[in-house]
Amino acid sequence: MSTSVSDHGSTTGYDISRALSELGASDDLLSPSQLRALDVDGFLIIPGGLPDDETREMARRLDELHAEGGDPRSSEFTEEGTARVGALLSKDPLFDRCFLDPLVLAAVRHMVGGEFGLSSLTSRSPLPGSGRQNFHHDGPAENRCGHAIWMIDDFTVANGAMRVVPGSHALRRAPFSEHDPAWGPHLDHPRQRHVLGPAGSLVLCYPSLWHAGSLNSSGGPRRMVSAFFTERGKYQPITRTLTPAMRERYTPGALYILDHRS
Ligand SMILES: O=C(O)CCC(=O)C(=O)O
Repeated sequence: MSTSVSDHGSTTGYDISRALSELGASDDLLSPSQLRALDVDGFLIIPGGLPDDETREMARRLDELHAEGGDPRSSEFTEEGTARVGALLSKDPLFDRCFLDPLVLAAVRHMVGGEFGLSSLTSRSPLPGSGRQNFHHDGPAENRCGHAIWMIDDFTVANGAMRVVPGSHALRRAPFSEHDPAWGPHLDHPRQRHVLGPAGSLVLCYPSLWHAGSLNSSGGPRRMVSAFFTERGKYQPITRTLTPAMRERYTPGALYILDHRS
């Protein structure tokens, strides 16, 4: 998905509509019934988004990158019992597709409703015997955000597929108070559902949806890549600087989505 262009780097005159049009993310990529399901349930699973060979290559690279470890830009993504890799943008162009896929961008446009940019591109895999989280939502409810999660392995109940509470995004509040002693990672929600699908599937979700990591009781990994978008300027506090080599590989439309600042 990464492309070279002769007119590197200039996003002058761009707005989100121009960037999305250049990247092929037209409004009609998702059907009215898919958009309705996304809006009502707060999430939508689309199988078959990534070809098998690409999914396998991403799995291999994620393991390699996790084993390398040690990138200070990833430090905010450490979590006991998981293999997390942060700052994927700067690590391998292989992952560019995870945020530039037209379906992802069209869905984020729908969720955010206006100007947006990529906030982070990261990966998480609950290790066997670990992975449960508290139900939570991502980001302050007043922010307009969109989240795309790529399943790099099959997501099953056994290997720790994410749990969600359908429809909870509409409440636009956290599932519990931080000081509530009754809530913890051990608890299930009475209306929770697991997000299941074959490797290569795409999960689109409103970040205000209540969700939680689950126990990986299988012997294998459950890797995913997460592309998190927010309204422009409300990004996670991580470096947004691109190296010259990274600038070279992106079209102006992609640089606009990255809200590139040199
Ligand atoms: O990996 C998962 O299943 C969910 C992860 C998650 O919600 C988080 O880390 O905020």
